[in-house]
Amino acid sequence: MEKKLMSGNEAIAYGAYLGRVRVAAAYPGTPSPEILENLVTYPGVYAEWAPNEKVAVDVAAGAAYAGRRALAAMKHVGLNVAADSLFYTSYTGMQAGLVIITCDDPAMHSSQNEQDNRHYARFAKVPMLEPSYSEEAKQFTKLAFDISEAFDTPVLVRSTTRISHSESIVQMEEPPSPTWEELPPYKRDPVKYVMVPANARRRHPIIEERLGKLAAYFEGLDINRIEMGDPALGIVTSGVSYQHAREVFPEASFLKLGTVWPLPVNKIREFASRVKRVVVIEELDPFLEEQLRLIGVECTGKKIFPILGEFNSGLVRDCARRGGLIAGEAAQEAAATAPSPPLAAELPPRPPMLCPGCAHRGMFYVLQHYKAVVLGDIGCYTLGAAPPLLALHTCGCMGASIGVAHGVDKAGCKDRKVAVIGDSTFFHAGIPPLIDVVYNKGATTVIVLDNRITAMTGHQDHPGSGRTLAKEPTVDIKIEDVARAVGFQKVDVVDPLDFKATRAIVKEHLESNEPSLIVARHPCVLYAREFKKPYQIDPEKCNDCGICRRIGCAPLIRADGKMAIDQLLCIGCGFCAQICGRKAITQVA
Ligand SMILES: Cc1ncc(C[n+]2csc(CCOP(=O)(O)OP(=O)(O)O)c2C)c(N)n1
Repeated sequence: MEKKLMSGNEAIAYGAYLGRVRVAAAYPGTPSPEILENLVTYPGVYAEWAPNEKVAVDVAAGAAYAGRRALAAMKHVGLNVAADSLFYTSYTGMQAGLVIITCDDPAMHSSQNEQDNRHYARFAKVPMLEPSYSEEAKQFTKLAFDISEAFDTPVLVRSTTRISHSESIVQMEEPPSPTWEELPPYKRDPVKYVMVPANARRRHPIIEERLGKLAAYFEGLDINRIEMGDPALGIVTSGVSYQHAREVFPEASFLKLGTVWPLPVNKIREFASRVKRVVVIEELDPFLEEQLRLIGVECTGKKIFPILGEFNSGLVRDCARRGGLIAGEAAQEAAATAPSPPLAAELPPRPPMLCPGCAHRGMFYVLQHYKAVVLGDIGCYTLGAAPPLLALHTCGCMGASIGVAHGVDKAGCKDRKVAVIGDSTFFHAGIPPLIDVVYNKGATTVIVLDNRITAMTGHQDHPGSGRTLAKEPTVDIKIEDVARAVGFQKVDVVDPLDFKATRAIVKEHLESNEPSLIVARHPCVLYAREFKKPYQIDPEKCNDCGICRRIGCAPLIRADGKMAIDQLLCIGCGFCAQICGRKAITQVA
């Protein structure tokens, strides 16, 4: 069979396919979306975007209860949303394999926090596998289904940004049959599946016993392997840290853990007894280090390697040198090969900004003019918080804007409260707080920035986009209909690139005292590829007032001491022309 270059996410999808997954559900979140985008292309696999991660795990759990192998995938914070479901599935177990992929994001390349989801495995008492490169991502995902069925447990597979997005070689295998096996009759077993206290109490000891059995099984599993080298230094590691550590310490002995929970305690002790000094190299929290200490293995870890951010081989080498792990000749050699300076030092800073022509900008420009408290949310539109727009005052996690606005309202703040939320975020977690506002007689104005797609994570469909993950047409749930259905009386739809109309509607809503909702609808320019002729500035008419600069659109530049429009960047949305009082901006003929 041939070999192929695959990213970790492609390999996870391929491994799930080889593992005969039948049903998969996910909510996109960097660095995870490509898993489902790939999985949906395989024959014999049903895959869907769920409105959020909890729903994704519930859908996968249902399929696994019914007897089909199932998978749910998400980014690290997605597991916070799905945690309730992770915990009940840990108790119930299932009929067919259930695998949950968590893609963590050390260094927060695209996340609101840095969180180490290995803790979830321990917390929810389920096993976790952690691949170090694409071939393992394939193998471990496939294996996870077998483990899930053998031990009646959901299995977590943890990736990180570097594993998910780097490509390495994967061995292709015989494809499984695309034909779905006949489903066994649905097993009605309330004592196992109805988690009322009496039944859950019976399940808890079974879960504790299961962990013991898993630990014993992991002792003999070859994905936890000892690679003996120089016994002077023994490195315990897993995931991407294994690759960095291998590069920096080619001679050392390694215990490479493929299962990070439960830990193969005997194997760890055996390894420790065969080396002089144990060092743990792991990104983020001292998860392995603390466990090693608990079982009485003396080791060093976070004293040398940072708890913050992402590792690379240069950083591991630097820390190792400072921590005295590279000594004598090796230190001189390492010193001679000075670490490459961090890339960031060589590049000019490029703060993220809204794309040229992004319709979100229109609403933020209008909002700037009001003394409202603007509670933000997560998506491309979070960039409205950046200068020069400076239009958002908070941003916590997906769906938080509306509830936070309602809290500010109930606290008695006199300013008008405005929650700004994206369309995908609205369907993800915006509906329950919307209900809270009307139910509890709040007076928040909710503005849904509806660009018809989940733009931030790479244009995934959602319940309001009219298409499924497989790109089939489906019901297009209208946000304004949802708002009216839950009791909002004042609901309007506006195109945020129509400056005058947007200004009028926002003014009207902010002056009212009732809960209200505006859908600011304009398709994402990058997705709709809505590129028109660019605009230009007439230097004779321009008086350099600077108003156009306040929208923070990249094509608006200064050239030869005057305002100008970069013709290559401008996509012709025309918003700047609408706000120019001197009519100095016109479209190129
Ligand atoms: C719990 C959780 N899941 C996923 C993400 C990743 N994520 C951040 S914003 C976002 C949705 C953005 O789409 P939308 O609300 O439509 O706004 P847009 O980017 O299109 O402006 C997603 C999926 C996250 N931050 N948190």
